[in-house]
Amino acid sequence: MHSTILPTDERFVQRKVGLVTRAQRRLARFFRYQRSNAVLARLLLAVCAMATIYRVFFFSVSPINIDIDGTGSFEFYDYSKQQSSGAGASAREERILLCTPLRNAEDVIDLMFDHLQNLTYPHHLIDLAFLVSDSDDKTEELLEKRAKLAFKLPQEERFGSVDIFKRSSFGATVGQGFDDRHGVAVQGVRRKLMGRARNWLLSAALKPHHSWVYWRDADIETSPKTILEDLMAHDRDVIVPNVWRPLPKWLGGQQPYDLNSWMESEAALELAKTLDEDEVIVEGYAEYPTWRPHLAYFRREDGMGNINDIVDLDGIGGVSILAKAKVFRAGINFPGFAFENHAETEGFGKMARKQGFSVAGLPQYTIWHKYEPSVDDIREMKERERQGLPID
Ligand SMILES: Nc1nc2c(ncn2[C@@H]2O[C@H](COP(=O)(O)OP(=O)(O)OP(=O)(O)O)[C@@H](O)[C@H]2O)c(=O)[nH]1
Ligand SMILES: *[C@@H]1O[C@H](CO)[C@@H](O)[C@H](O)[C@H]1NC(C)=O
Ligand SMILES: [Mg+2]
Repeated sequence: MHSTILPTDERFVQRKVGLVTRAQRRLARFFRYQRSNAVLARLLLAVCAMATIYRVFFFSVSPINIDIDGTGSFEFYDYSKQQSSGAGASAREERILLCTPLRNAEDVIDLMFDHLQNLTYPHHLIDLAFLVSDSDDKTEELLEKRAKLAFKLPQEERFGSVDIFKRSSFGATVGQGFDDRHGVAVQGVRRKLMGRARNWLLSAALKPHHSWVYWRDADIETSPKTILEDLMAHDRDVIVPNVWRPLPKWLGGQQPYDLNSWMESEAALELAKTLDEDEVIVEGYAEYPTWRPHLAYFRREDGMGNINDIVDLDGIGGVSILAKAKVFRAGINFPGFAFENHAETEGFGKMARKQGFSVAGLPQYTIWHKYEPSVDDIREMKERERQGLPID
């Protein structure tokens, strides 16, 4: 049985005991009982101090934790040396918080975890945080099972920590089926809701030692194993890859998917002037003719473009976002209301730009969203089957 207070399972939470605290305690004991070995003890102390300095001051932020007689603790964090650097982040032990919101995602939990397990960035530097909300399927159960299995893996494959948060009051009224999610009328409501869910997850999970935050949707089919290093290498404050989806051959084989990554246009700014303050522009729908250049359409369909191509963006999609933690620490978030007529990730992109952060996208570096047939696709597929036409 679960208690209502998280974490639900103590074994689940990997507590990291600070090097300083443990070593200090041991050395204090050593000093007390081994006075005759004072020289050796001092030598050890010096080595330990150097290791501490190396770790605390040259790498990411770690607390200097002093337990005051077991009655309480005092933690001191030094941010003056914290970095979110481009190449070489793992050598500097920069830690990443990887956030994934989940709703009725039982079909993709295993796929998602396989992807995470395949990431080449050192796993002990990745902390996973999941938010399960408004789900009435086996999402929570399966997620917990996979997370526990992950702790049984060899040390080098284990993640730094795994946190699962459950909340059920974002008031989702929109279904999670493909057609439910894609009608234009529900988009504004849905995006504001998702914004709140993302902010909630981030504020619960972001710790002082995180240098980066990576947002990753559960429903990704194909993604490079080196995506974290690849995105970091560009050294932008916020960066997204291109997101397409595979299609059955009879539907063209492939298609741009995420239209939420775009550059602002004059037409859209004019359109915004005619809208109610609370209205959310929904990109990619005829109802909102924005004429914005979309990141998705910059990609060469033959896949032969230069994967290092990079463009500045204003709005971004949420399928896969790498951001420096300082962006969130500066107060930029996923608006759960209309900010310049955008919510959630598109609002996040706009807000980050407004505060002077760099926001970019990679047109030729592509990840693939899972293909889910729409009601129309299924109908057509049945028709093709009836006519004896191929349906793959
Ligand atoms: N916690 C939480 N997660 C959600 C909710 N709605 C969707 N998600 C998750 O958020 C991620 C993105 O949701 P999707 O429904 O795939 O939306 P999307 O990819 O932005 O857009 P489409 O795929 O185009 O609908 C997935 O991992 C979902 O499981 C919600 O209300 N609460
Ligand atoms: C993980 O890596 C293995 C080995 O390269 C590969 O076979 C598998 O398809 C990968 N999993 C995912 C989900 O990409
Ligand atoms: Mg999706």
